[in-house]
Amino acid sequence: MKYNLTSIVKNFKIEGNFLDGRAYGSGHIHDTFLIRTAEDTSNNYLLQRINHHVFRNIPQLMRNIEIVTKHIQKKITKSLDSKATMECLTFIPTNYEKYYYKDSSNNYWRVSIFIENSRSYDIVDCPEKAYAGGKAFGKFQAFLADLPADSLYETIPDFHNIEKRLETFYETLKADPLQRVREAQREIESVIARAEEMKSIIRLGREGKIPERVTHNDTKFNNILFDREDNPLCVIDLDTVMPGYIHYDFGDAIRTSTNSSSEDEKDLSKVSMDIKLFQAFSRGFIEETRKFLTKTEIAYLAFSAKLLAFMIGLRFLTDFIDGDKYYKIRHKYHNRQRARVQFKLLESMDEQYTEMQAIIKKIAES
Ligand code: ADP
Ligand code: GN1
Ligand code: MG
Repeated sequence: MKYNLTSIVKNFKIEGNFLDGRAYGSGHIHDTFLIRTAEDTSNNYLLQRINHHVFRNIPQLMRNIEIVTKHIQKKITKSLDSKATMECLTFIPTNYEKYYYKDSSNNYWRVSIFIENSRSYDIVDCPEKAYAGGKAFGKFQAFLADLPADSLYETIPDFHNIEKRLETFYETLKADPLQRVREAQREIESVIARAEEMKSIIRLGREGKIPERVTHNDTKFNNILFDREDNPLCVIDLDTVMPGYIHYDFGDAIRTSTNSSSEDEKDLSKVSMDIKLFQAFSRGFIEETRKFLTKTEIAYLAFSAKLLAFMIGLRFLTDFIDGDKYYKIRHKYHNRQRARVQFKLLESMDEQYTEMQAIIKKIAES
């Protein structure tokens, strides 16, 4: 799809003049463009066409992001750190004082300052990076620990509600719109076998045994921007920052930062959880969050890695059976492939589970 990027950008209060724009990044949800300005002294910008099928209420979505970024920026400014502007995303208002612009074809757009000289990693290749990532997501949590969870909207209702995800899965199996159920028998069986075990976090929450917090809910490792020396700069992709449990953030980060393969690896023999990366990420994360995490929250961190591998695998599988309506895909079996990777990763976590628990216990007690 071709968009007139110049005329879209004109609606935002950016500094400098539009030079050019091109597609950017590898996200699964939005259409992202890098907008360069003509002047060396002006920022460049990141323009996104927000996926409004996934996010149904854009004003609420952008209001959440405004609350969260302003909360973090206030704290960073206080710390007088010279890199402050890089440590948190900055969104640019439109000429009509909103943080989104709706064009005549009902597309929603937003603009943030482009963080220069940054990069993200789909695969983590050393414990140092995993540790830095743990620090980054842990710090993000710490910044928001004093923001009441109910000050934010739920941008995607029941996003991490595993019971609802399972219900949707069973309904999709029944409907089987493209007769793909027969092409995913083994994966379906592995979901059914583990469904009950995966409900423990949501039950703890319901029983009031773990607190609801402001969580990021999409802590894929590539949602951290690093600088050229591999120091973490900034946590991005704030669309799903909303009430949740700490386990959703820790688990999603572990499933992505410890997987020795990519999220859509074809050769499943390459998929496994690297325990050294698990140890390093956990150390970074717990160092930043130990002040406020409860004993019960810590006790379930290792389990949360399994939950998130299961949940994301389940979502990929459901989307495959449903005809690939949610995730961007590059070939017919892409979502099934992604699901297989998550289920293989889950097996690898099972094999190392005792060690994972011992690592968390040791870090928490040190
Ligand atoms: P999606 O939800 O589709 O994954 P993201 O918000 O994560 O979209 O953005 C897609 C990609 O764009 C990211 O993976 C990252 O590489 C890049 N990106 C996002 N925001 C910025 C920014 N402010 N500065 C530099 N790069 C960014
Ligand atoms: C999506 O937006 P992105 O690409 O960082 C998805 C996550 C999944 C992830 C799997 C809003 O993340 O929940 O874990 O893909 N985001 C949304 O790669 O559904
Ligand atoms: Mg992303």
